Amino acid sequence: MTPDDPASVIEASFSSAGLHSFSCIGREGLLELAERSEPSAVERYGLLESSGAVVAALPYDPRGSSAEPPALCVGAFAAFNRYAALTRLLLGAGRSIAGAFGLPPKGFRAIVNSRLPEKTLAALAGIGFVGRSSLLVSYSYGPACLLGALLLPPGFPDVSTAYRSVPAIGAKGGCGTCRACADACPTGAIDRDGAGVDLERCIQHWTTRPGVVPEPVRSVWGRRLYGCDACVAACPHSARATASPGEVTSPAERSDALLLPAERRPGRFVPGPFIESASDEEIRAYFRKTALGLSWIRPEELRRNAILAGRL
Ligand code: B12
Ligand code: SF4
Ligand code: SF4
Repeated sequence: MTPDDPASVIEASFSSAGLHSFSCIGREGLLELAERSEPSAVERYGLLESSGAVVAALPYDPRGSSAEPPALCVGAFAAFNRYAALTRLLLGAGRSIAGAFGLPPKGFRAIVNSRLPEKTLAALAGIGFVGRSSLLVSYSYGPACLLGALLLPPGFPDVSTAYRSVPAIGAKGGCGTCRACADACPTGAIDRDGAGVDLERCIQHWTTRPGVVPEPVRSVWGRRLYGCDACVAACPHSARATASPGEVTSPAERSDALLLPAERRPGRFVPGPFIESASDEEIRAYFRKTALGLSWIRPEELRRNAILAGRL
């Protein structure tokens, strides 16, 4: 492995970080992404200066989303702080690549839950296709994965031809006649003919949106506090994240093993009565440094969700 062979360096660095599903995109691909992104986000992440990116998928197990009262359920993707973990793993891979090339590590930037359209980035990189659920159905784990990318610094060798072994499938093309996500969606938010997701009817959209939750969404709210796993869990391709043919553990289990103890909060279930009666500051403190601690997830809406679940 020498810096003359960037593909091997990237492969070794991502594999040793525990990221086994990744795909490279070159400068041309990033220019296409820039055209599909908000100009302020393009500038913020230095997209036009980057020489490429490595997109990675971090699998999780989307099953087991029902909670018994008085517990409330947190969506599988957010039960652990996988965003923080993925950022940490990407930056670790970046440090390793930087070391091999004698470059400063700060030139490698991680983008996870950023202001760039990450599903579009992942589709352009060829790691999967955008499915009927509007999620990125990765070839490795179906939609049961979070997405992130490591931006490569200016001057880094061209990676556009590396890891392009998976075929690029056009919009919706990969779903064929399957409608499982649309059938499983409790509110019918997913269009059966592939026209996308009606956000006004999406439960997850309403978990953070202020105001009165509309009746068609409210009536099927269940014990949810944040997150709705139904469309991810229903996708037949998600089974790849949880299957372990010939192996002791599944990809989702192995990816969970990469998480630090501090990243394993708040867990799938949280105490409903506490959230219902807690102050804003108490709710903020409870979810600090978790995937529910993001600035745009307000205590008001989490309390409203808990009260709504408690009344059903
Ligand atoms: C806002 C947001 C939401 C909103 C709106 C989602 C929506 N469907 O529009 C809400 C709150 C509803 C939501 C819900 C969920 N989200 Co969300 N969300 C985001 C966020 C922050 C931005 C997405 C966005 O609006 N982008 C702007 C629009 C314009 O772009 P877009 O959504 O990417 O859509 C474009 C592509 O689909 C593209 N496209 C379509 N077909 C094709 C084909 C090709 C070839 C190409 C190149 C492009 C392309 O065209 C669209 C328009 O430009 C992203 C993180 C990010 N920065 O991308 C996470 C993200 C999409 N969410 C994620 C997750 C996990 C979820 C949930 C599963 C969480 C849950 N369990 O409750 C649900 C799923 C609901 C659903 N069926 O979509 C993951 C999805 C991972 C994956 N495998 O796809 C992301 C990527 C976060 C991450 N870093 O992992 N989310
Ligand atoms: S997150 Fe839930 S409500 Fe939203 S589209 Fe998926 S299944 Fe439907
Ligand atoms: S459940 Fe079926 S239709 Fe929905 S994204 Fe997965 S493959 Fe496509």
